[in-house]
Amino acid sequence: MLAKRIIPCLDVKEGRVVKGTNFTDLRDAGDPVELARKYNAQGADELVFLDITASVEKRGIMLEIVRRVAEQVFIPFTVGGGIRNIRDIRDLLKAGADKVTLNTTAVKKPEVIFEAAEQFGTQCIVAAIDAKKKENSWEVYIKGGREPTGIDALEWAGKVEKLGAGEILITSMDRDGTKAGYDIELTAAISGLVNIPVIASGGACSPESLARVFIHGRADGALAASIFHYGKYTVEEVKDFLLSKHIEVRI
Ligand code: 0VR
Repeated sequence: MLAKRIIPCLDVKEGRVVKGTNFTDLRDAGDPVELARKYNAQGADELVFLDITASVEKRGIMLEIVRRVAEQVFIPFTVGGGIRNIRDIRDLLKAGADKVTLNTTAVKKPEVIFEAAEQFGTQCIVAAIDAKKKENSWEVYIKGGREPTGIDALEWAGKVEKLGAGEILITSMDRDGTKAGYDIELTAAISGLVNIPVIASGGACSPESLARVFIHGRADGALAASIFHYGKYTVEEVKDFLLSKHIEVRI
């Protein structure tokens, strides 16, 4: 089994890291460059940077901050939020991102995933899916959780894999920032369906919650924001716990 990845996430708005609940009620959580440096030093496996309002504000990602964060991190660095086309992807990769993640554009113009995978390689194209429970299924949302699409999350996961995404970042909007634990059912359903790595996101509350999403949700990586930003746990503490449960992680 490949080592499970622990991935702190920087949700950035107007140059600051913010954190909310269910994609709203955003609170300040610090400076992106400082936090990136901290998580790099703590032994995070990767880092995700999301410009969470770029899509709604119809503007490109703040390349300058991406550049400054990339200078501080020596682990794979994924950037997303507001990517509109191949040129945006090229600019981000040039600014120091190792991978890019797309949600709104993937839904509106799926051919961008296909073309980007052809041009830059599947390994750097991450399909982000923001999903919200709807009776017995999950619906895909775009534009930072503002717009429902009527698309079924499981169906969409299969489709992005076929288009050439190298990885899926699945965020449970119901769990985001709630510290109620990951949506195991959603993660397990997606992991069981696709053959590419699945990163679970939304709801991390404790090292146990990460263990659960790895074991029962069959996630390859776990993304977490609140528990790390506000100092509840360090990446090392989480990894020590996982090792004690015989879950393989890189130290
Ligand atoms: P925790 O539940 O605190 O670990 O948060 C994990 C994850 O859900 C968030 O860091 C984040 O990626 C949620 N994303 C977005 C957003 C939050 C607010 C507004 C927009 C977005 O577009 O992804």
